[in-house]
Amino acid sequence: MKRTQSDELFARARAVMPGGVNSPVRAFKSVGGTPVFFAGGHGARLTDMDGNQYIDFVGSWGPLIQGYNFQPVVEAIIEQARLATSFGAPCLPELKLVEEVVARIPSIEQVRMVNSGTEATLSAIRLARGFTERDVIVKFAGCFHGHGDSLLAKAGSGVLTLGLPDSPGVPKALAQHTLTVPYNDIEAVNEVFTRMGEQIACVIVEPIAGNMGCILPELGFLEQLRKLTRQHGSLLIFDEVMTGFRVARGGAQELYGIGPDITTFGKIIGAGLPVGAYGGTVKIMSSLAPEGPIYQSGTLSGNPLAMAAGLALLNTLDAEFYQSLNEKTENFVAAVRALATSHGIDLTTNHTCGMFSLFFTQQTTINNFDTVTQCSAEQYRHFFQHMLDRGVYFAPSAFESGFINGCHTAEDLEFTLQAIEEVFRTLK
Ligand code: KE4
Repeated sequence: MKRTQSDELFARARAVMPGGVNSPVRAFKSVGGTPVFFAGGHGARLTDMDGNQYIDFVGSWGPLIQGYNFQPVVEAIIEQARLATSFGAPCLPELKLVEEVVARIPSIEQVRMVNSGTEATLSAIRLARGFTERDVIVKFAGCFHGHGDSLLAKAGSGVLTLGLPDSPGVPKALAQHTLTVPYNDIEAVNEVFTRMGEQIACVIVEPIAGNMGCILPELGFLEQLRKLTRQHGSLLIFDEVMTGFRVARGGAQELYGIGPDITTFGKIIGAGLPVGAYGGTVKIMSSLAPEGPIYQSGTLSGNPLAMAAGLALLNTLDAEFYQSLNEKTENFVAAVRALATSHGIDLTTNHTCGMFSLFFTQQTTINNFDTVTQCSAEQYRHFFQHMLDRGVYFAPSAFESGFINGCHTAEDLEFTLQAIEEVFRTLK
């Protein structure tokens, strides 16, 4: 498949943008080759600048759960754009979207809108630290919460040793307050709380991890986090930037029946426009300025254009939608597994409603970052490139999740499975 325009445009982009992109994962570093410049899309199909068509399983990394050129969202944006794109003042669209989030999620009484998932998580961390008057936070290896300084920290030599910066520019003095433990490792969490519980402001977790591939919480993991944080006066933050309104009408917390103290959102809540949000009880959220002393602000927070888009999308995501999406995901992943078995490909899959990952490995269980790193990145690279050339666009990284969306038709999935079978034949 020729992508001359993408090649030429990427060369131009590299001259004026670091790495030619506005976010690192888009640069195809881990899969090789030149990133595709897309021109537009409709439903589950993207068209690149050379006119090539692709069935898309990235969906802008999750927001486009109803696909491209989805009319209810397009019309809401056009209608609002004619009135105003932003006021920097209260407006009805922000109030309506917040009321919709509160109505869907029992653990949330109040919401603060921001402009990205990163802004939501870094604000939630500051809120938890200010509310508890503690500095230490706990996160999990392989979970990604955006690029806030406190969250770009990695484990020290042991789970109880002080965190280390995971990027230049993050002060050591800050990183040391971040403890990183293995996902699904209840014993490690017990040990951290036994030794430091009274110093811990919060635990932040992707209730279903999506940033090391799709990894599901094992039985009792989330429940133990809820129990320990409550026992020690720490706050539990569910980072639902990816799972929020993706895996269920009320997010992962609805699936697992666990109410965190703070929830963060992004992606779907903005329908592809820049929106993040965080919410919790009045008791916690009222600590935020102007009501309380904990400061956070944003010129474009709650802007009517993004709010109108987000609400228009959420209004189409009812219980029936998720039931159908879950069935579609299950059937698709089962079909891929059957193809791998019939072609002797070592493949393990994880999935939940609307999200899945294909791990090229002989391991039968992929449940944390260590098991993910033992999967074959080379086979994923081969798979990605050969699927791309067959007109199917998967995530350009083995450490991301794939997304099945409402817009994927039976024909789209049948075409994809045929392409996968051809590629599996070349993989052995
Ligand atoms: P943003 O700042 O990218 O809107 O959100 C950060 C974030 C926070 N929490 C979770 C669970 C997330 O998945 C993300 C962002 N996800 C990545 C890819 N999985 C965004 C893609 C990118 O980095 O370009």
